Amino acid sequence: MNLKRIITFVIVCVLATMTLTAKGRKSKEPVRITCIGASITEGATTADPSRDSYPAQLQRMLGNTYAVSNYGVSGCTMLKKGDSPYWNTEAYQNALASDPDIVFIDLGGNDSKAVNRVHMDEFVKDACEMIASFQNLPSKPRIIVLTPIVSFVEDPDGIYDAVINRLVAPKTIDAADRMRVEVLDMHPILKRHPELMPDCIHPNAEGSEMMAKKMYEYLTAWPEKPSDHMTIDAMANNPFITHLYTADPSAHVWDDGRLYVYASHDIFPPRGCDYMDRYHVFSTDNMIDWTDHGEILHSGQVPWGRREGGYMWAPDCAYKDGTYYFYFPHPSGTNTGPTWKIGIATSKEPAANFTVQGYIEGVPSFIDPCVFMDDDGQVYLYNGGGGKCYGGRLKDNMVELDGPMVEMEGLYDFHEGTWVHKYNGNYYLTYPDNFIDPSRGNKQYNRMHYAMSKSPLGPWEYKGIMLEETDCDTSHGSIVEYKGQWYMFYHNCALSGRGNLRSICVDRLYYNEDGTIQIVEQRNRSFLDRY
Ligand code: FUB
Repeated sequence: MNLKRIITFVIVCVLATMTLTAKGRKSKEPVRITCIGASITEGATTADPSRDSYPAQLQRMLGNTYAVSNYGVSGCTMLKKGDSPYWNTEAYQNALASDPDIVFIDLGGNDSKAVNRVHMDEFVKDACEMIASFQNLPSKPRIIVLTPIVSFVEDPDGIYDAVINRLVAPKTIDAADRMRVEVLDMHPILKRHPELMPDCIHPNAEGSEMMAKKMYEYLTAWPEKPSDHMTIDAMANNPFITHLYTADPSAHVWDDGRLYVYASHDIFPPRGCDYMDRYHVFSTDNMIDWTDHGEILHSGQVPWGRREGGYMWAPDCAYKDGTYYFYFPHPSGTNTGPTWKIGIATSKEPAANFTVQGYIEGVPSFIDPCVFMDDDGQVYLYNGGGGKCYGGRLKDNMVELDGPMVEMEGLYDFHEGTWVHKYNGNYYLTYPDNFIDPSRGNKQYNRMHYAMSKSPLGPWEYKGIMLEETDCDTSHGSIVEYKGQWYMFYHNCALSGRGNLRSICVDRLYYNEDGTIQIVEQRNRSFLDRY
């Protein structure tokens, strides 16, 4: 072998055995996760922190390709002027020296105490500095900031949840936003589990496991930072479409791997739902960056539609054998009540070039089509309004009913906006109610309810509310699984404060073990403060 060949051989062997990561770490070395925080991170009140703290449980969940280290110190604050700044601890120095690949920052609960909250104006600055101190390490770690979990303490001078909710959590998110790092919103996860927080502040082993599970699920769903933008649980902020007013989101994942949202459009300046016209489609592949594919249809393109136009209300879309079927409610007459039709437009593309084909004959004159395709390929159509919800089978051609639609049985206080999905062998029918809120001037603020069934056409067993009221009179939503996570799409009026200028939102949806749905935590409910 000549010298050149020997050198080449040695290089190949070295590369084969020592595949280096971008950061120069050997690929076989575990990913180093550094957890900084206070007593909850430390696992202070658990029976055995080395086993029960959330970092310890995260380590077990992730396995030996990760090395999770716990740098939690009881009582510490993010605030430099706090009564016990994390900045002054040896643990902080050790965390900086830990050569981390990923850093979880979990500080802020102690900052909510009366003695510390007087310095709250400095929280964002201090949090940004804390983030920067890790960002500037030679290992250039990925940084994920955690909002503090709920506190059930009743003493308003203590670790007080109203302060966490209204000040610490938003400021934590603000700091992460400025520093373009990720945020995991931990605040909601134990809200309904005071029994897992025996002293009202610290989770027990089971509560810590819930925290670790959320972190584990996030890391496995997003092994790399999903975007250069700041992310909250890897989702754009709510509302996620802000350049125009949108409502009635119908979400679907198509074969190209993207998630598409078909939405109706509230016109500006507002003239009411009667004048709604045109539909837009939005899509994403990471829940953060959304593409507006533009307008796909307006009432002028509906040959059988009412001559005055408008009334392009909540749509849905389905895909079969290379064709996208867009279903939209629209009246054919000036007198809308008896002339609502479920129109169909088709395209070979998910978000462009739709052509109106006609409408489905024999559908009761109601609004809000929902098209659900079961695992066996059978397709179902639903619509409703005026307290009645109907469902029936569609033929294979997707444009004709296969028998009459029948009224769905077992729903409570149905209003409109049907959505049907399937999870673990159960069928779910979700819908807005007719709620009038006595605490908000006896005005309409619809909430969303759900019912379950073993069959797509019921009978349904009513289960309860799964999306509380927003700041809108109407509500309307869809549920979809994307990349292993379940999401609830809905609309609110956060951008406008007006019921006829709505904006589409998305939040995580969680099931309980028995298949029931947990109430969706609405991010950005701060707008409700104005009431
Ligand atoms: O957007 C117009 C109508 O308002 C929808 O069809 C209903 O579901 C409600 O959201």
